[in-house]
Amino acid sequence: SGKEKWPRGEEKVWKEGMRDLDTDVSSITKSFVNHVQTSLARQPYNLDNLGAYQAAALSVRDNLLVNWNETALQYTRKAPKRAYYLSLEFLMGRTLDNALLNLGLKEKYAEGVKSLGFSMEDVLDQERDAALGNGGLGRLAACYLDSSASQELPLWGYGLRYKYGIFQQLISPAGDQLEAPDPWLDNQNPWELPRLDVAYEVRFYGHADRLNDGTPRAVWAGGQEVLAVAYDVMIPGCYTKTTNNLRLWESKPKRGFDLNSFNAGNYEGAVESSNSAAAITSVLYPNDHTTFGKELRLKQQYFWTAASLADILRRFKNIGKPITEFPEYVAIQLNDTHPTLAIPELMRILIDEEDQPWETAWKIVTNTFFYTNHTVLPEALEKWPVPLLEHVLPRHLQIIYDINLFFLQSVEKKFPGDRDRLARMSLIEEGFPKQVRMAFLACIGSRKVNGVAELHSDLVKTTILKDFVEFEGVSKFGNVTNGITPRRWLDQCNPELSALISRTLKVDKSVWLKELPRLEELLPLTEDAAFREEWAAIKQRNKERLAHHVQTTLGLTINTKAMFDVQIKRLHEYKRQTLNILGVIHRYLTLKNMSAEDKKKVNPRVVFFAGKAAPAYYIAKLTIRLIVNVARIINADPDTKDLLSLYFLPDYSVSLAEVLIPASDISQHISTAGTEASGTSNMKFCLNGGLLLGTVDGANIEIAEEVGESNVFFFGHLTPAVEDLRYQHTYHPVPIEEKCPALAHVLNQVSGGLFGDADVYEPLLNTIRQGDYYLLSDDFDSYIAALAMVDEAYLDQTEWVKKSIRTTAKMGKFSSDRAINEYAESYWNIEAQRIA
Ligand code: F58
Repeated sequence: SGKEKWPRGEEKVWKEGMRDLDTDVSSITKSFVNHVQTSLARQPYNLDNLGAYQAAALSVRDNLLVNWNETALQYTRKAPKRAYYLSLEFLMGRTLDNALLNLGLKEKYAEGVKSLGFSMEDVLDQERDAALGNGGLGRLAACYLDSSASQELPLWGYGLRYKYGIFQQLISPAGDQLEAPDPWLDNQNPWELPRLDVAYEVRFYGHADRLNDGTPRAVWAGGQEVLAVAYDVMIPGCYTKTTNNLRLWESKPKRGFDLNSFNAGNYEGAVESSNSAAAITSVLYPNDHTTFGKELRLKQQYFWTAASLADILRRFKNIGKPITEFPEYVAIQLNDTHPTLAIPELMRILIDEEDQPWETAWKIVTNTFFYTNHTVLPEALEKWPVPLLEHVLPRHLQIIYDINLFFLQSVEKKFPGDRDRLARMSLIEEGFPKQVRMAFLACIGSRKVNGVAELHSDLVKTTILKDFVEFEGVSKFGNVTNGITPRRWLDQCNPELSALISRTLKVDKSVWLKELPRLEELLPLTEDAAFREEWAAIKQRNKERLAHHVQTTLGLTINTKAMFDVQIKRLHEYKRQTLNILGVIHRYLTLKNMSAEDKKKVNPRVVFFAGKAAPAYYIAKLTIRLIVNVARIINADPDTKDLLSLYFLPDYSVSLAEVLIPASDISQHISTAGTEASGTSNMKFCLNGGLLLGTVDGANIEIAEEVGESNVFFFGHLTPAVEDLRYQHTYHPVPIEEKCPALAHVLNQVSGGLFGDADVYEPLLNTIRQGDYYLLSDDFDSYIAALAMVDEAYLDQTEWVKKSIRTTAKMGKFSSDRAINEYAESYWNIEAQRIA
């Protein structure tokens, strides 16, 4: 009768056959050699580093699988409430090193691999990054997976298995960004388990006909059906058996190809539908903070939410509870508005397939979903054209219209006759075409809404969702300040610092890495000269490690005696890399005019940039070009090159960040106030003892609250001033020459061709001369003053190192463990499960 006994046959025989965890070097080498021989079908004598990486990965994977199976089994048996993190992006980076550290097996594997003739470092270096994300939002999702497993929380991620991740960035000799595809799966991916048995059909197009039988039901039929196939990625917790799952969907044609066309000799036609099915998960959209409006993007979003919901629902049904109890077993987190179609999709399932009344369905939905907003930039708020939705998802559009109707009726009841309010709050924005406002849909369809840092969460409540706060009450709107995992962003990327901390605290890292506020115990050591020396020596070796990396990959020699000043993030006008490069030019011009005597007092500085620009973002690409060409000139200028040099490191990635971050003395987080929702790299730098130069924005504010304002370098106008300043720019513009002569001088040098291409940069410079939406001319003078304060502070190395230690010591709050526990307790209501 369907249900079979487990295990089949004799339990004893099964148990004897089960693989144990590797705990000693000899079982590790044995499993490594076995994989070389069988899984890889290779001979020991010609095994290269890539083969060694693959064998090591397969062997580690076996260990993860033991824990992963046990975790899944216990979740199934105990049926606790589970949380699901729906994110279109998971920026995982490399896995092997992280898995070894979380398992506590790194030393033993290193020893085993060495005895077989390989170096662990070379082996680790073979792995390609899993780069299924653009930036902060995708990396946050990866940190949250690490933390949920480490905190033993029953959480799964759901995303898409893009065949191509974020593009590879090449920089032409002229300084132009070129994009190349990222075929990250070409060498096989040992970290994924194809689950060809876990597959769902997903429909697009067709027609939706209401039954009009007194129920809200409709039938959606016709159109195209594609298959979603699951690939599972194991997510090991740190020093725990808990190993969670990230399920990524791949699209496939429902049938291989169309036999009728094939038989009629129409071979292209025969594979057309199979190509269009495969296209859905072929590539990650590389845009950042702009909307797409593209049919394929909409299909990605629906394909992923439909498959994920079907999977979640099937798992819930196995528990055997009535559907009305769904929210007691399931919490679904919407990472930004990208998965918002899950709201009408769950309504569709409950109404059309489960035959639930509208009110019951809506109650289930609004108790299941939670929505995190990651930006208040207007151009980044998702809207889908009504005609496109009607074409691709006709039933969902009907449901959205119904949700809107009931919603506006309740608004009208609370604010009778307030027509402006109804227009402002409608899910449908009037216009040609009409558009569905996804943030509003996510908001009203969710139990709670949150921003990602205090300032940002306040801005969400007072700007984009103000009307909704007035209508639904403020308690629905909260804040969860972002966090980062200290496993990857300290233990893995900065092993020497991690070891120093363990030695000093006299606590094993398995403890403090999961109780990060314990770093505070470092504070008294600021007064210990020997400790400071060790601290500084580690920073110095990390700088040399970075210099070595740049030497071997780019052939450039870097002055490791200089201060390392780093800005690494997506290129965007609001993040103001332009302010930084104009500041560099200002410094260069100042140095050029200095006497030899004065130059002796100047501390040398090396400025690093890295980051990708969206392929169609012209101004961001021009900024890269300017940086590269300024570097070309100043790095070759004998007058100044010992005191100032500049590098744009191509193809920024998680792995490159792991080398750059521990090497930084100062990092820049200089967005226009109120524009950067949180930022997370700011936390990573500070955790590694780098000081912060930034604006009063996002999580910079909370970092300063923790480490103390005297340990950060703040500058620039505050958020409340921004609106007024923009108004001034528009209605009472003052020429830059008058307002900020220092900036005008720098702009004129660029226009004058000091860095070549006199005309090329005009469109970029004009964004500042005209309108200056991101307020560079308002903040330039205070920025230059802040840079001078950094110089000044760096001269007193003792005090600088104290600031560095204090900074690390006070970063406990920014562990993603703290953040994930806030979600678990105050949002999802899920509990830790000990896996025995
Ligand atoms: C980022 N958003 C925020 N979006 O900009 C950053 O301040 C914050 O720290 C981070 O989220 C985590 O909360 C972000 O990275 C994207 O990359 C989207 C990708 C898809 C299209 C829209 C932007």
